[in-house]
Amino acid sequence: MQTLTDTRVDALDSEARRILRLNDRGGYTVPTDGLYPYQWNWDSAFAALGFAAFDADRAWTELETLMAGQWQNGMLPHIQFHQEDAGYFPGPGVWGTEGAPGKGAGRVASSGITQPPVAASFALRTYAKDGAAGQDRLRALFPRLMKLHRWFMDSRAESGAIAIVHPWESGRDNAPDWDSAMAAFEPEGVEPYTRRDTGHVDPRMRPTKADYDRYIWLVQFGRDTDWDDAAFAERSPFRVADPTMTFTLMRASRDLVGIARILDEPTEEIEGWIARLEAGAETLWNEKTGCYDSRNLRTGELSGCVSNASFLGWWGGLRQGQPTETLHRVLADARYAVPSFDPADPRFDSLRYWRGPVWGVMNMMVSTGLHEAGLTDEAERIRRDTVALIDQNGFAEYFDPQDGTPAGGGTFTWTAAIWLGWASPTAQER
Ligand code: 9WN
Repeated sequence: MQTLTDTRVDALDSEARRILRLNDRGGYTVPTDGLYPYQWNWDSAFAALGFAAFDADRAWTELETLMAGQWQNGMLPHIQFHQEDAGYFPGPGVWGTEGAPGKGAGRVASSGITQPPVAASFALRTYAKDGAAGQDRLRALFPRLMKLHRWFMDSRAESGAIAIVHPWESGRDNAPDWDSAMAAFEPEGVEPYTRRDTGHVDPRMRPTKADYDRYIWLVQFGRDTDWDDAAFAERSPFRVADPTMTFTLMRASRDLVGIARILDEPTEEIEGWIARLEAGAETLWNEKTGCYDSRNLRTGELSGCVSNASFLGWWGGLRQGQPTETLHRVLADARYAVPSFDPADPRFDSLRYWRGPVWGVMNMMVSTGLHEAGLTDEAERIRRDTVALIDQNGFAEYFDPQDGTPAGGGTFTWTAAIWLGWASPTAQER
């Protein structure tokens, strides 16, 4: 790869800042205009990482708006619908969370499911940029973060690893990880609906109709049970332990210990969660593929999937028994790292969303974890590939791992954010 000139780096830094401003809706950031017109949970936390590089005050505001949408029971919804927009389906009416006992009164309209909990990790990062001035803001966020992590451990951690109740929760919506659990139920009784995503983006880059029918069936299940955690645990056909959730929560819990220490708060409860998550991670290890996998909790079966989430153990803080060999094979098979699914697997699809394409946010977490663990060559390979993808193809939602084709939405918030907070040479200098 060619080294970027200072002028080119300046131009990319300034384009990334422009994208964050462009997608700023006043206190929260949308992932991209049109395709995703609301506040998404983990996108927003990543936006804080990007803002922290040049405007710490705005980074805190992003995290504050995000955490203000937390439900009374501790759950942090995957979408907050601040302003209704007909361009996205399913909107607030389909979710029907108003009046759900877990939600509580007076909160912003939202979905009824969550997403990978990266907020504590980027709150700690923001604090690192904004020491003294950030103390009060960090202190105000702390009880909400504790409540969020406690909710995960109470309602999703029965196997030690963290279970998802809907593929959208994982953030890796149509990953092959969920195929068998999704095929195990028929989406009977799904009300007629019109997709909006395929009006914005080429359908070849999006999930299929069979996926969407089941996504909506699961939303209707949640609505019919008034978004009750116990009903999901007892009766939903879909319950899969997910490496993304498990390792992001593990990392965020370690970062929460860091926050607790800064604030002089007790850490024992959080340390107990980390120990449970570490034991749970072992249940996700797949001997056959030599990496972390997802496990269908209804059947006990591992999915047999090598994905980009398979390499998040380092980000979670694990050091022993990590999937280095499998990582090396996948890195050798991909022109651009890290493909969201194993290129050697017949289910690989280079453009279809989470079945092949490269995602900058996953690269940031995998590479940072590798770097922290001393695997600096692998970490740097992933960062360089991310730089090349963005330099040559712009701040797209995701990229083809074979030729870099930009896919999904453009001017994407989290791609800009990981540029500013990690991939850019200026982020490395900082
Ligand atoms: C459903 C916003 C979100 C990301 C997810 C990504 C995609 C939504 C969708 O977009 O999911 O939540 O409608 O496709 O898969 O990771 O948070 O960028």
